[in-house]
Amino acid sequence: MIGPDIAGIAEKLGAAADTATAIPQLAAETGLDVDAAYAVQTALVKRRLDRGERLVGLKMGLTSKAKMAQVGVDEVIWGRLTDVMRVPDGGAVDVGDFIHPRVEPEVAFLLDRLPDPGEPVGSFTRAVRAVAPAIELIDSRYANFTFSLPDVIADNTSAAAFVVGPWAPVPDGLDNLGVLLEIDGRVAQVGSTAAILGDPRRALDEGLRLAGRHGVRLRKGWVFLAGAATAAVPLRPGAHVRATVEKLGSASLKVLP
Ligand code: 0L1
Ligand code: MG
Repeated sequence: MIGPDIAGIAEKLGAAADTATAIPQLAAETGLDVDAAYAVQTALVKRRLDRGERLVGLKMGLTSKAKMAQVGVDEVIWGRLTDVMRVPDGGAVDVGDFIHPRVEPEVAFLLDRLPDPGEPVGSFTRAVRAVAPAIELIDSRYANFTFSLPDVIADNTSAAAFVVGPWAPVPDGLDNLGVLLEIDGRVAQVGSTAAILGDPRRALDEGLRLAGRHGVRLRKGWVFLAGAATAAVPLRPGAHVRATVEKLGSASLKVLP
């Protein structure tokens, strides 16, 4: 039996991102399962690397109940981050570069010495050099932000851009820190880091386990986005976005008018 056309699906998703044009879901029609979807994600990210982008990290997706409920998919997933996706703290994006962008408050880890793929983190403080508040900008390439599990994995888990705030030493507890997402100075979402798999440190174990299953090794110096603590909020032209995590501080992002 002939399997799904991995390169062809990656090309469609890449073109959708490049032209900021939504496309219909692909998985059901092409028979894409989860393993094939990660193969599409690899090909989709390779397309970026082939034009000069660099891998700079890994992101976890759907690590909270709020996020799972928002998109109707209930499994933790992971995707890749490249240097071109990184926006400086306080920097600006143009909504015209995206299809239907949303933002969500996250916790970022700066990776240090890591165990082999598939092994548990063991000592979190050895594996993580610093922690920061972060904003992830997600932008599903599928129409109406609607997808199945293989669809969203193939689409590099909706990864589009991210902001990392100031790095800080790992605090004693990360498991119940208040999280606030403000848009134009108004509260848009409130949550707790407890929403991220009960404790964002668990996200690193999950990342090592899940990415290791696909032969992907996390690297020293990479950024690791542990996942969102709240549902995501649509981004509007001219908006000022700030994500604050108790004990860690804030990260911010402007949207051009
Ligand atoms: O980072 C995320 O949790 C996004 C995962 C993909 C689902 C979505 O686009 O919301
Ligand atoms: Mg996210």
